[in-house]
Formats: sequence, C-alpha cells, structure tokens
Amino acid sequence: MSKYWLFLFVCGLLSAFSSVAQEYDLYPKPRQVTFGENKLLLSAMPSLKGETTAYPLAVKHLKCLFSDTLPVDRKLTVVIGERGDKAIRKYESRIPSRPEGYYLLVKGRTIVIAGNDERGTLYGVRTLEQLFKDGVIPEVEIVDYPEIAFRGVVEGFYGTPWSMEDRAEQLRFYGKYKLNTYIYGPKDDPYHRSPNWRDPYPRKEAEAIKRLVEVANESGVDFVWAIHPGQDIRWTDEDRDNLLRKFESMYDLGVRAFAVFFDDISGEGTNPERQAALLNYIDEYFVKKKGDVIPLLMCPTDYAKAWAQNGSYIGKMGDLLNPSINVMFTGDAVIASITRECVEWVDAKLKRPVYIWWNFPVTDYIRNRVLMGPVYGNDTTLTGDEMRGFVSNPMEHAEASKVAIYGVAGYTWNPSAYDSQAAWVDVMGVLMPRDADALRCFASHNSDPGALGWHAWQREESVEIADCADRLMRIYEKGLGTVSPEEERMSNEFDHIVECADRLLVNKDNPALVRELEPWFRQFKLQGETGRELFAMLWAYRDGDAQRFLAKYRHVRALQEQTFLLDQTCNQNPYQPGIIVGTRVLQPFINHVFTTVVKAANAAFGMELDMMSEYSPHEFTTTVKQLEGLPVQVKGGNVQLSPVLEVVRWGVDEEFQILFKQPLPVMTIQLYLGKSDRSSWQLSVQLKNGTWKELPLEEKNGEYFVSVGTKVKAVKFANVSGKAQEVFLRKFLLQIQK
Ligand code: LOG
Repeated sequence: MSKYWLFLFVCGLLSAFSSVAQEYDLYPKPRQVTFGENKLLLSAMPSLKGETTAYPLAVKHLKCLFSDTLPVDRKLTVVIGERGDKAIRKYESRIPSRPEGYYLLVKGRTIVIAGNDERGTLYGVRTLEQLFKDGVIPEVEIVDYPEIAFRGVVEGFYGTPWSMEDRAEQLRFYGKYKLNTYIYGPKDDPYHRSPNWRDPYPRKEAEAIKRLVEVANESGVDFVWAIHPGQDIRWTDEDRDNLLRKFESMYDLGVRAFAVFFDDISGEGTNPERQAALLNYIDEYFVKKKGDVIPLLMCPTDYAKAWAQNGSYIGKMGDLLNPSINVMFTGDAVIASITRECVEWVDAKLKRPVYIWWNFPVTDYIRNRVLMGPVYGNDTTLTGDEMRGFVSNPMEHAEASKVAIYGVAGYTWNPSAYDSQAAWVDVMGVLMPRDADALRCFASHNSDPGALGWHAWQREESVEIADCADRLMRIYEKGLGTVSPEEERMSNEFDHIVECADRLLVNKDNPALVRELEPWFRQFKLQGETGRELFAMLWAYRDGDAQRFLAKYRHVRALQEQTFLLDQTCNQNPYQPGIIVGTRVLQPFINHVFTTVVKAANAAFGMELDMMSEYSPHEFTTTVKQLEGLPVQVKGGNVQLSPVLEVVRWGVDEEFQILFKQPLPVMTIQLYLGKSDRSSWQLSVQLKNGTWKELPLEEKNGEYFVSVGTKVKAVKFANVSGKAQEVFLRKFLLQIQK
C-alpha cells in the first residue's frame, strides 16, 4: 500500500472511532469509557440473568428499554445485579468500590450491568438507556461513579412554589441525569414554615405529596422533606414533640429523608445550642430509630461565610451536632461561587464535609429576570471528601431551571471532568430539540443577575458579542460615518434575536418552558426589533434622509413604549415587578447608541428629538451633569428614579425636575442621599394651578420624608446650600395614591 493510501486508511479508521464516541454523548460524563468497534442489534426483551436478585427498580427500567415490537434474539443476554449477587460474580472485581458506582459492559451478544449497590445498578441502566439509538447499541466498557454523595435540588426559594406536576417532571429529569436528591422546602408553603409547620398537611396536599414521593421512588431520587420551624419555635418539650409528630405524619406519607432549616430567622430560634440539642434528639429518637431514614440534614442560621466571619455559631454546630448530621452552607456569601478556600474553612468548623446549598439559578431577589446561563465558577478540584452534598436552589420557573440543574448534574458527578460550556450547549437540545439554537440565543443574552445591592454576584452575558458591542460603541464615539464589520455583526445579531424569539414563542417541543418564559421571549423580541430599527435610524442619518430617520425614530419610540408596557403589566409581583432581558450587554448598547444617534441627527437635521433612551411616560430634566438621562421608573403604580450607585457631584443651585404626563396624586416622597443636612436641599412641587410650593423635609430612619397629599404636575429638587455637594442618590420614591 502506498503511503498515500495508508494515510487515507488511517484517517478513515480514526474518524470511524471518533464518530462512535461523538454519537454517544453520555451525560453526566462517565469516569472511564472505552468504545469497541461493533454495534449490537437490539431485540425484544432478551434473556435476563440476575433478575430476581437485582434491584427491582433497575430491572424495571431495564425492561422498558427493550421494545416488544422487535424480533427476539435468543443469543442476546443481559446480566444484572449488585456486588455480592451470583449473577454478576464474574465481573465483581471490575465494579468500582464507590457508592452508586457501576460497571457496564456491552460485548459480543452480552450486556452486563453490575452495581456497587442498588443505585449503582440503576445508574448502569440509565447509562445503557443513553447508548440505545436507532435500534442498535455500541460495544462499550464503562467504569463509573459519582464524586459528590448528595446531588440535586433544594426547592428553597421565596415566591410561588412549584406545582406538583412541575415537581413530578423534575424528579423524572433528576433520575435520568443521575441526580439523587430533591429537597422540598419552598419558603411560601405555610406547612413547611410558620405559621403551620406544627400541623399536618390537609388531606388534598398530603395525598399530592404521597404521590410525589412515589414518583421520587420510581425515579431513584431521595425525596427530602424539610421543616422550617425557627421563626416561632419555643424550646419546650411540647414544640419538640410537635415537630416529631409532623415528621411522623410525613413518614406516613412515605417520606424517608428529612431536613430542618434555620435560615432567615431572628430571635430565640437562632440559639445554636438549642438547635443542636433539638437536631440530636430528632436524630436519635426518630432518624436512627426508624432505621430506614437517611441521615438528617440541617440548614444553619449562619449559612454564609459573610455573616459567619468569626465562625463561633458554625463552630458550635460542628462541636455539638451528631457526626451523622449533614450541614448546609451557601458559600462565601448568600449568592456565591463555591471556592476551595471557603469549603476548607467551613469543613474545619463543621468537622465534617459541607453540604452546599448553591443559590443558583434562584431569582427570588431579582424576579423580573431569568437566569439561563451555564453553571460555572465553582471549584472543580473539590472531592467527595470535602463536599458531602451539592444542591441547586432554582428559579420559581421549574422547566427553565433545568438549564442550570443539568449543569449541576455534570458538575457534581465529576467536578474535574465537567465542561460547563458543553453541558450548557447540550441542554438546549434536551429541552427544545427543534429550536435548540434559538433557545441558546435567548439563554446567552439572559444570564446576569445584575449587581443588585449586596448580592454583588455577576455572570457573563452575551459573551459572543460583548467585545464587539464595546468596540462598536467606541467607534461611534469617534463618529457615526464609518461602516464597520462590528456594525454588521451587531445588526445581524438583532435580526437573529427577532427570528429566535419568534420561533421560541410558538415552539411545540416544550410547552411548559414556553408558558414560563413567554413574557421574556416577547420582551426579547422587542429588544431585537429595537436594536434592528436603531441601525435603520443610523443608516437614514448617514444617508442624510431626515424623513426616513424620523419614521425610524418614531418606530423605535413605539417599540420602547411596548417594552415599557410589558414591563408594567406582566409578572407584577411586589418585589421586582416586570420583565427585563439582555441587561448586561444588549440594553446598555441600545441605550448608548440611541442617545448618540439622536444627538447627531438633532444637530444635523435641526431637530429637538428626545434622546432619552428608555421609554418613560414622565419627563426628567436636570442641570446636574451626572444625572442627565436618569430613567424615571414606574413600579407598582409608584414613580421612582433609578437609584444612582456612584457619588453624585451636585453644583450650587443645580436641580432636577420630574414632570408628569398628567397631574398625579402624590402621597409622600422618600429620598435617601447618604447624608443628613436638610437645610442644604429644597423640595418643591408644582400644583395644578401652576404655582410652586416648597415642602419641608422630615428625617425618618436616616432617610428624608416629605408629606405631599395633593395632585401635583411636577416635582423639583435643588441644592440650595450655596456650595457644591457630594451625595448618593440611592432613593427618590414618590408614593402615588392608588
Ligand atoms: C434563603 C433562600 C433564598 C436565597 C436567595 C438560603 C439558605 N436561604 O438570603 O430561601 O432563596 O437566599 O434569595 C436566602 O439561601 N436567604
């Protein structure tokens, strides 16, 4: 054979091998996988060895894999069992000696599934399931086990709890991707927390939980029921017995795993000695006595390092709690990436490996957003010896949370082999097979929580175009005349966004996901359209076509108004009402370019068009340079200035005014400047007859407070101190009579 032919032959072989590997993207990624050369043709249920001794649930799932419609191949044999079972004795030495580990072999006409324990056998079947494709299965040998013992989800957020249907669907999803834990602890279930934690569930709810536990059992997932008694618990025998009685009632519903949460409480309930004594009692007189209940779990009151600085509370927990009790922790802060340093710190205090409660992708502190980005940033060198558990606290949108949960499945199975980007790309196809690219586009632009207050935790967003957007804004600062590759790229991106949003809105693969995210998809489409028309505006300006410019400007205004309306009408929760999208890169880009283009067009065409980028029905004018263009927000019927985070330098006699579209019945005005010198400032309101009236500033809890109680046309706030001031404008809120 000539060298050339040999070369081609080798290439062919290589591609044949790699295509087998690529075709079977197993997830979570097994520890060791070796594919063979052949593929086995599947048959109807082949002969089964070990059926009677193997874990029944694993056998049941296995049988589901073989369709009755296929012809029977008598030579095909499946051997299944756990360590110690006769059927798999021959393979025992190859089973990893790790909890939930398994050995899987497909060779010749034999399939072997050998678990280190029952869950291991089930996981072997799960992996086999992923290998079944188009009626064939590849020859393969797999040795696999999870790194972290407890992996899954804690439904532990504030806000609307998941529905029972959501939960059942979640449990099946967890089972499929080898997550073994679901912790039930929604803050807004009154029977989990105060006031009703002492009472058993009403019949209907109890029945639903019982069914849910069955689904969990069928899926191979531990259903952990958590109680949250700390806000009003009395440290008496009576309340201790109340708690145990509640646990008994949950046990009767089938629950075999329990947790006690002491997060977000104040008062007597926070006492660490009392908490530990109660938990040890439950451990000894309930958990251990029952015998079929898994180790007790608790969430401490000081659950983040930021509060537990000297660690005295958490250290006490480490000293006092029975060693078998697992203790949760959220990391350096409430919302944080999990670092090795923090895990080592808390492990030393707790004298046991920590059980991480990861506050991602939870959005109960930013309810107008959705977090659809990849799971990344957690230390990938951590092992099961350092971290006993890792559960994700999700969004109240169950289906949308699967993006992150899928990532957590991969990370916790094997942190060091976890590929965050690949998992994220993969899950798009899992959730929406036919619109995976569109979902990915949406997700890529909706991942940052925004550095809100003290939850200053950021996520990457719009990664693929962020640099391009940045460069283009700088190009425009020098002049709007040049056409650049960046301009083309950004304008294409907005076209793409509109296309994707349209497809997502009518997607039929995943109705639950569409139902949850529909308002965000709509807002995303408007954002795409706004961006697109922004470029149309720019091009009209460039052509010197004032008429076309004006038409496009009006369209952008109309789109901004629609965005505003959607934000005012959908998802009107009392915390962060509304719907916002693409906040880290896209929206700032649109705002910036809009102002730049309108300013230039105003000068070129001799117009005076409003260049405030975000639509608001109220007008804001100011002589304070730094406050120019500050958005006026209407939230829950009240009017407020968007808080300014940096120091504002406010010159002598400089002021701002808010002019309302029509006179508004203002009850009070609350403002916070970070300083208290009332006499430096003057607040006046314009009455319906046009006259201005000055109102006194009162001080209340470090804020200024003004009673108004009348209809006003405008509000004015001025520095009358006779000297320049440096202040924070963190709050300027007008409470409107409803
Ligand atoms: C709560 C949790 C909430 C999360 C995010 C813990 C242990 N407790 O600050 O219920 O969903 O933060 O807002 C929490 O994280 N408290």
